Amino acid sequence: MRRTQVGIVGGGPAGLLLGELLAAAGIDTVLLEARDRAYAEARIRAGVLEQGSVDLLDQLGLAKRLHEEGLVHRGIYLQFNGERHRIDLAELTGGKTITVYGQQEVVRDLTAARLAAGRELLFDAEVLGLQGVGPTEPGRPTIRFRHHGEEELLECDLVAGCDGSHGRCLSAFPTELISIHERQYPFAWLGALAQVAPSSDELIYSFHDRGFALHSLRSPAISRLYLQVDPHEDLGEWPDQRIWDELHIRLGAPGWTLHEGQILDKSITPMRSSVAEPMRYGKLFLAGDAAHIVPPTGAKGLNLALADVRVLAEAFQRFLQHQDSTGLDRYSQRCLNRVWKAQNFSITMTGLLHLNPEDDAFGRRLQGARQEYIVQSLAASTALAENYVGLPFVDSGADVQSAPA
Ligand code: RFL
Ligand code: PHB
Repeated sequence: MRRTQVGIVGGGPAGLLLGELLAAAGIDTVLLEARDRAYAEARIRAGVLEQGSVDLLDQLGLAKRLHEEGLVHRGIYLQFNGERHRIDLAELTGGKTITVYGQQEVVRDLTAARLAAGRELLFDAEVLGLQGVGPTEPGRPTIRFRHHGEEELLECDLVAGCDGSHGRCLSAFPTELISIHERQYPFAWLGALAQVAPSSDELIYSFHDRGFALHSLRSPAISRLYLQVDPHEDLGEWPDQRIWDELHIRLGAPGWTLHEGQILDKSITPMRSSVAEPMRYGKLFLAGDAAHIVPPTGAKGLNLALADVRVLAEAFQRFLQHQDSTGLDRYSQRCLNRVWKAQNFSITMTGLLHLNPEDDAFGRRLQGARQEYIVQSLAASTALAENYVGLPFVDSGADVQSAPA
């Protein structure tokens, strides 16, 4: 039987960052990741980091490559039927920016830091179940996992469920003690990664009457592109040239050219919202996608995952080093305050920019009015900018403080 202070389930951004935050506080962790390292580091997901996420990685000394290779953006474009408007994020938020840096790069940096420091990170370690996490269960919880085909046990004081939207930890909650709030959307995103220099200096979020499109990027040589498609769409119906043709139509604007290149990867992701409340059951704490999913239009999922573990690391430290359980007791509510605001922003952005096949003419006119208002009103564009760069870490008027020394 292995033993540690905190058992971390899942080696995505949430689990890896939690491990680094706890290590900085002198707390021992074992991280269990179901997939192999190559797979975990190659998954193409998010691309936009809020200022607060960058600052957090900076504080840990983990942002060296991010600063060398990440692209700092001071604005984004919103486009409505061919008319492009710039939202000056920095000007509207007192100088805040976003950084474009692929999630897989964050995962690579955090994985490398953990392994270099000799902290335990087991790949091919799929968690099968949790025992003894309930609030009235005596003793220390154990995590049962399969490592390279052999079943093993990990005993710990606390468990962090950072195992994403298809993880096991959520199922350890008794169903009567958890509420899952969910929304489905009548569309999905087809994402394409292309070997071509970005055609725009900043992200373009475009509404078109054929559907939404997004021009994003990963590096000076790689573009990341998305198209709204039907949730039941077959990727086989989307040969590369069809993707480019549709992007030309939906992103097209006077005097602007979209450059084509080789498509390196393409996939379709259905869009949904989900929030699990509360995020704690006894000694088990959910973080990131394991607890909540937001539609990707607001670029919030990765940032929320990092924000959760910031709060969780502080709570764990107070408990393990100062026998103070107030942080554990407040964890769920503190995170959910932020989660629901991010959910609201992501849903607002999704509604603003997608063609809703279920909308009637009335709904479509309202959407047009919202689109006009957002670029005409300083108050509306400021609200968008403030949410996009990331809300400050505030709850009940108090900033998250570090645990007492
Ligand atoms: P992850 O990244 O899913 O990591 C969970 C890890 O847990 C492992 N796992 C297990 N390990 C052990 N035992 C088990 N039983 C396990 N079950 C699962 C998995 O293998 C995995 O390694 O969750 P985490 O850490 O919470 O991170 C969340 C983010 O990945 C997610 O929110 C973002 O990718 C969402 N997202 C975006 N977020 C942003 O902030 N900005 C963006 O620009 C952005 N764009 C996106 C996105 C997500 C997208 N997709 C594919 C859903 C764009 C897209 C298209
Ligand atoms: C991305 O670059 O993958 C990306 C950017 C902005 C979003 C979603 C995804 O809103």
